[in-house]
Amino acid sequence: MSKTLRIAVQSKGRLNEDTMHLLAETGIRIGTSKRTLLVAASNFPVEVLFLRDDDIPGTVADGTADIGVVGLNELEEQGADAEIVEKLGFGACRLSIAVPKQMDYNGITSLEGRRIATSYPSILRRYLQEKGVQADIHVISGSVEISTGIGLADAIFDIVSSGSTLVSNNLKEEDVVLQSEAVLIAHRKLDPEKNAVLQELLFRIRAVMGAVGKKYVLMNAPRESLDAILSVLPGIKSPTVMPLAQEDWCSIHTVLDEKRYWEIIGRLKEAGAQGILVLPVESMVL
Ligand code: PRT
Ligand code: ZN
Repeated sequence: MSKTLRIAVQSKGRLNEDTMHLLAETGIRIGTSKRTLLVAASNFPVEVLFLRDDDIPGTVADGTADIGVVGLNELEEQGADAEIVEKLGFGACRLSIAVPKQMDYNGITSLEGRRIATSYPSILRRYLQEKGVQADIHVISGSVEISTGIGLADAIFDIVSSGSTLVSNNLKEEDVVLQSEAVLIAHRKLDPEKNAVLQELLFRIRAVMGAVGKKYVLMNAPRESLDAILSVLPGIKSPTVMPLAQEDWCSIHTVLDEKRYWEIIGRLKEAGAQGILVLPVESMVL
């Protein structure tokens, strides 16, 4: 019996859905009935501890949870001692300095002696120190973007994703200080049995992430078109080619990047491919 790995997940908020979706894609079944604080998986030795994202870095650092999923911004802000084992590719955002549109901004030195509102004082303090700028940091826990409008601050330092919140508050994004995304973090001293469970989980997560944006493509073609078709295909290694019952025809299978899909499909048809079938890829182990 392996030991149960406890994973801290945001109970509600922006990271919850993507994290639970990722776990589901790795084949781990977690009951979604009444959301209790701690839920065990039925077919894999993990249990999910639902917490506010603010509590995740500390919980993993002290070993109450073995691993966790949290924004890099939150981890950096708290300076919690946990190991980043994987970047997960969702929850992308950045921590940026933003100032009122009409302000004449010429770099961070423009904020010397000014007031900056933020929920991320540690990261901001570090940045200002690095740049040798003295400013007055106002810590507020929410609605940072309205601070300049109500005269609380001259600038803000906050999370930006699409940028529309800044625009609607008459602000412009200036220095990007941190690029963030959700990360999988682990307790520094996991015991070997738990670490073995983590490695199996990581193997599955990487397989799922490796398949993101990939399509499995099958097509039929006369053998004489094969060279032309193969020259169009950027397969993982080389495409699979199989004979068909109909003489001088073959079936070609490969994996394509979704981004290049439309460009390549047209060229495959021109090269003589027929009956092109495109299927989703759920996981890919390289
Ligand atoms: O309740 P709990 O404490 O768990 O949640 P929370 O309210 O502290 O966090 P939550 O759920 O809002 O965000 C969790 C994590 O999602 C953050 O720590 C980031 O890592 C990540 N993330 C990704 C974001 C955004 N994108 C984002 N856009 N977090 C917040 N925002 C905010 C941003 O501050 C802005 O005010 O969303 C607003 C809209 O952004 P724009 O630029 O798209 O307009
Ligand atoms: Zn939070």
